[in-house]
Amino acid sequence: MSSNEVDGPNSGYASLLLEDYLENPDSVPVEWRTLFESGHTGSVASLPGLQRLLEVAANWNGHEDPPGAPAPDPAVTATPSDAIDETLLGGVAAAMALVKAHRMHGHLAARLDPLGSEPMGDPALDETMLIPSLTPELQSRIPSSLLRVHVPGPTLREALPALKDVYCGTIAYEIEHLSDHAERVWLRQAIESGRYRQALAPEERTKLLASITRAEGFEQYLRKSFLGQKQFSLEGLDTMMPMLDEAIELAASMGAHEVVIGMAHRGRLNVLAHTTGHPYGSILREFEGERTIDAVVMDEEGGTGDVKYHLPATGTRATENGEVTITLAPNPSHLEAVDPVIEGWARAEQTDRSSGAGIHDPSVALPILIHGDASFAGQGIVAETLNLSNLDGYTTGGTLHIISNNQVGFTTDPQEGRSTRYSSDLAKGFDIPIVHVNADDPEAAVAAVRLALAYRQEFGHDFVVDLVGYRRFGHQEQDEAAYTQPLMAAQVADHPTAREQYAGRLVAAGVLTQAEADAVFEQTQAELRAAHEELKATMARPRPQKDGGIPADTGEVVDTAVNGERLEELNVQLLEVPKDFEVHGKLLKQLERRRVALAGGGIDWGHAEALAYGSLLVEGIPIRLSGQDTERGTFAHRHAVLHDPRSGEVHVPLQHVPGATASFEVYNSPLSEYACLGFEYGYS
Ligand SMILES: Cc1ncc(C[n+]2csc(CCOP(=O)(O)OP(=O)(O)O)c2C)c(N)n1
Repeated sequence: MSSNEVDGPNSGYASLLLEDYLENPDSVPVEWRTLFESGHTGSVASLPGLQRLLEVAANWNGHEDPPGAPAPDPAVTATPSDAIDETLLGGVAAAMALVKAHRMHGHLAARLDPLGSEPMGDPALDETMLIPSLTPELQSRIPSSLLRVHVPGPTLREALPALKDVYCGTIAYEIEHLSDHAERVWLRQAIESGRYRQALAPEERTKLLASITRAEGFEQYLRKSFLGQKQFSLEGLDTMMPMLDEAIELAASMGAHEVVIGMAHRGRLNVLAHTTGHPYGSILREFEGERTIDAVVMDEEGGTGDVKYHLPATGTRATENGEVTITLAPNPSHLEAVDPVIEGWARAEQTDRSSGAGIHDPSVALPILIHGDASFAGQGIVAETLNLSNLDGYTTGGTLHIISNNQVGFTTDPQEGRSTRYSSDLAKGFDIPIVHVNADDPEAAVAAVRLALAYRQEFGHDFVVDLVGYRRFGHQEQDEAAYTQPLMAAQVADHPTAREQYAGRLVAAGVLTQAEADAVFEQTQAELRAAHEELKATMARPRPQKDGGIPADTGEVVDTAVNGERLEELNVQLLEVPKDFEVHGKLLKQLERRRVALAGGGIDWGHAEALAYGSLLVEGIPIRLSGQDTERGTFAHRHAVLHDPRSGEVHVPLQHVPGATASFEVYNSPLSEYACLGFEYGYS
């Protein structure tokens, strides 16, 4: 193989091979490898930055220190030479491949499973497998600045452990699939610099411990007090609670006054109690209700008829940046059906509907969706909902998705439940960054949320945190996990809880004493006991029964008539277009007929609809139309959005009705029924 064969007509093919070589030197034939390591061809030199590498490598061989480099170690520094150092050049290429491999495949070696299963790893992550092998000596000669890494360390030798720590620890990243270069660069910088993973202050650590302690204490109390009653406990994923705390706090700091949460059964009672602030007494009443029918009859709040792990709640939380309203939407049994509802709900919170097309400000409300690992991979509505995320009419400026991944779906193992490696893999197709985190490392989980919210603020897109934990008990409290997952159940039985582990770490670090850690647990038990006693005392007292249920309607008669003059006026207004706007010739004829139809008769459906909408807008009633081909109308009757045939510009007459005090939103939806219906239900 000569350089002549590479330069000239074959250069495109050679460049592709060179890319492969940088990824994995073993993946190209040996003659090409030899050639690349020689560094003599135009192709090698034309690779971005490689020419510069040659120069810097040559200079650094004794002539020039890289920025921030320590004094050279005589044992490992190369002898000065003006010739190209081929070993060094090959080493730099291998180092680049190594960095790329960590960014792309580091997650395969990350320690994500609290139960300690061995990560599969990847040979591309092994510095000794590269050619040339990246020995410590060679690593010491490769300046980190050439590799464009953001971890500390002047040379690869110091940077590599930090890189492994970042990409293969208890948190792992999948960001290289993003198609936006700016996002990838931002994320790499944020991740490798540790900007969102700074060590927590002692008081933050104590707060974090308190949050997982309350989560565990609450569920233990319920289990002991109501043996065998279903609660769909969170245990094994307790870290989700401080993640939600952090998300709410950060959302508030970024201008949100609403956080809207959608989730299924798993850990829902904990979220009700500790995230929305639903009183313990109220939740305990639901449990007592299951024990005694009297409690239901006596229920001051009236029964919803639904099970307790589907109940909604709204609460407020004081944050450092003001009060935030937190809503946990009611949930049907049908898994993930709530996803688009939350998106619509959040979008409504984010929209000012006082005029024109409405003004959308995503910073004011944060949607959070908590998914089960089996459901995220299995339910089609998840894909439909993700497909809404970047559409003009449906975006919410980024949803925080948390997969509460207990590594089992009811009794189905992941390898039976999905064809992908991760539960989260669907999100890759939507250009969504994914962070996997070991649920036994609460600080890493909080860091994942910090990154997620910073990314949302920067780019306005969704973010997935796959929280990898386990299920301490069966699917619910009447189940026996050992029937179907016997090995896992045995492992879990011996596994200390996240609280026990984290308390141990904080005690060892001198942040607090074991007695102080235990006291937080005791305090939760005492609060629950007190709430329970109080409830029992009120339940013993007879209370007057409430009469009636929810009325079927208000009984009000709504006057929908609009006077003739108003309609004449609207009719003219709706046919107005801006001065330089041209309406398609054929359509113009149809619309012009509307000018005379009011007086002469022959009002068609689309005409009547436009007048009705216009009259509502001046009465201050906002309108949102969405669905497949809604703008034109599937049967070409509506034409709510006009397109200028010369420029393609659009004009929506209903957004320009003089005197209107409400917005008119109109959007073509994707070809989805389920998600779009859910979205509009949530919006309304
Ligand atoms: C659409 C739908 N299919 C099936 C069920 C029955 N079901 C309830 S929970 C569950 C397992 C869910 O597993 P996962 O999503 O991993 O959540 P986990 O319970 O493990 O937290 C199933 C199959 C349901 N409620 N909804």
